[in-house]
Amino acid sequence: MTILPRQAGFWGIFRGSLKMVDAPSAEAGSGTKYELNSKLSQARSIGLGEVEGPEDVILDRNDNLYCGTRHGEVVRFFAPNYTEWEVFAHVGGFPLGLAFDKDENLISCVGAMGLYSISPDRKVTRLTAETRRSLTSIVDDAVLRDPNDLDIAPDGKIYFTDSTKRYDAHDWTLDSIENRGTGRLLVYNPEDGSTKTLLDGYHYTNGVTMVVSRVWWKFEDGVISGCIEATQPAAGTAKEITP
Ligand SMILES: [Ca+2]
Repeated sequence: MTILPRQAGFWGIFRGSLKMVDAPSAEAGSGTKYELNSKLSQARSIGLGEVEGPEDVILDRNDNLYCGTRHGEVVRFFAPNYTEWEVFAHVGGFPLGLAFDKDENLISCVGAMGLYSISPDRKVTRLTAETRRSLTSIVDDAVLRDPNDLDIAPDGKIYFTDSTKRYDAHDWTLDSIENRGTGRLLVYNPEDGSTKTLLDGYHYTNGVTMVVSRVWWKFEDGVISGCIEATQPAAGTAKEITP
């Protein structure tokens, strides 16, 4: 029996019925995209030992580099050397995914808090912290517990993931152990301030990226890795494209 990633729960794993694909070779010269090479041997670390827990990074138009920290800050490293840095804004929570909108506001998924915007003059604004509660839920599934990553569509709508409906961001490992699949993909519309759930029931939804030319979306099923191609996300349709 083949268990799709979205369906594979604890029992599926322990019964040994989860069908795993063969791992691609990492041997040098194997020709796979995972083959061993030394391209990163010359890479230089930025902020190593200085900032804790950077999850996402992004460059502004002046090539300055931004990241979040476990202490609730968004930090800016200055181009071109990235050795000097400052706290750009103190948000709280745990800023994770980052993206600039067309007005150069820095939008961030903040773990345990919601979706936030930081203006160029550093004003922090909460965009949303909840979506509509589903009719059949016993627990309150409206609150955003673990907003994780985002991308912004050309029309300004912000698509983002909320990794779990059951645990707060700092307890994300419990969600991984429980593995019930309560992650979702949501969209925030800045025109009317609404937040809607588009796709639901995935395992620890993590990264999300917009493929601009095709207006399709992909995001990870983070625990049992895979990718979802969310075609026509407004209609709530998706298909699994990798096991
Ligand atoms: Ca993430």
